[in-house]
Amino acid sequence: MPITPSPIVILTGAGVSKESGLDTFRDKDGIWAQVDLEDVATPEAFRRDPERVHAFYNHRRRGLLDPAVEPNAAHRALARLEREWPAPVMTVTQNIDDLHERGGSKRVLHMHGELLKARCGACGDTSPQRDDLSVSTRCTACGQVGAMRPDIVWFGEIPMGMDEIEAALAAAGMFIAIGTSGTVYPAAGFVGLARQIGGVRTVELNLEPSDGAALFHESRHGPATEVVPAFMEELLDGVESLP
Ligand code: BJW
Repeated sequence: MPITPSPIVILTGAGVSKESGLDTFRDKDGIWAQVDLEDVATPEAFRRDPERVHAFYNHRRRGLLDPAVEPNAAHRALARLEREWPAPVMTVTQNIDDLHERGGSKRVLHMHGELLKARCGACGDTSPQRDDLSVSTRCTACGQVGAMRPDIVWFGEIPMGMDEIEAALAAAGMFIAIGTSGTVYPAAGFVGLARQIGGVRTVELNLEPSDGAALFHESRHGPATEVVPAFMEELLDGVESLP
C-alpha cells in the first residue's frame, strides 16, 4: 500500500484489552451488564457511597494486577508502529489499564485516567496506587484522610489532555480507532473532528462495526489481536517500499 509517513493518532478502547482478559463495557457480558454505571462511574455516586465506588475499582485494580493479565499482540503491534513509523505516533487511550505501556508504547495519553494512580480530592496530588483504596486512606502529600479517589474520569467530568489530543489530530495524516464502540464523547467525536480538519485518513479496527462506523474512510473487522498486527504490518510494509 503506497503511503506518506505523516503523524498518526490512535484511539483505543476496551476492545483492545479484551483478549488480555479485561472486560469491555457495552458487550453483552460487559461491565455495564454487571453493575449500573450510575452507582460507580459518576462523581455523584462517589459522594453518595464512596465505599461502593472504591470496591468497584479495587476489584478492577486487583484484576489488572493479576499476573495472567498481560499485553496482547495488538498492544505490541501498536508499540512496534510507534518505534518504526518515520513520523510521530500518539496513542490516546480511553482505557485505564497500563497494557499499552507494558506492551512497549511510550507516547500514551490516558484520557479517562489510570487505575494504578490515585488522586487526593483535597490537595489534587496524584500518586501511584497498587493497593486497595478506602475512605480511611491518607493522602501522602497533605495528610488528609478520606479524600483519596481513583485517578479516573467519570461521567460528567472533563477528560484529560484534550488540548494535546486536539493538537495531535490537527497535525495527523491518519486517525485509527481500535476496539471502541464510539458511544462515549468526546472520544466518539474524534473521527468527526478528523474529517472536519480534512486530509486525515480515518480507519476503524473493531470486532464489529461501531456506532460511528459509517464516519470512517475504511474499516477492518475482527479480533484486535488479528486485525491490529495485520494493519500495522501493512503500514510498515508501505514505509519499506518507499523510494
Ligand atoms: C473488540 C473486541 C476484540 C470487543 N477486538 N474489538 C449526550 C450526548 C453527547 C454526550 C453526552 C450526552 N450525555 C452525556 C454526555 C457526555 C458523556 C457521554 O458521552 N455520554 C454518552 C454515554 C452519551 N461523556 C462524559 O461525561 C465525558 N466527559 C465530558 O463529556 O465532559 C465534557 C467535556 C468534554 C470535552 C471538553 C470539555 C468538556 C466523560 C466520559 C467518561 C467515561 N468514563 C468511563 C468509565 C471510567 C473509566 C473506567 O471505569 O474504566 O470510561 S465510561 C466507559 O466507556 C469507560 C470507557 O473508557 C468508555 C468507552 O468505552 P469503550 O472503550 O468504547 O468500550 P465499549 O465496551 O463501549 O466498546 C468496546 C468495543 O470493543 C465494542 O465495539 C466491541 O465490539 C469491541 N470489541 N471485543 C476488537 N477482541
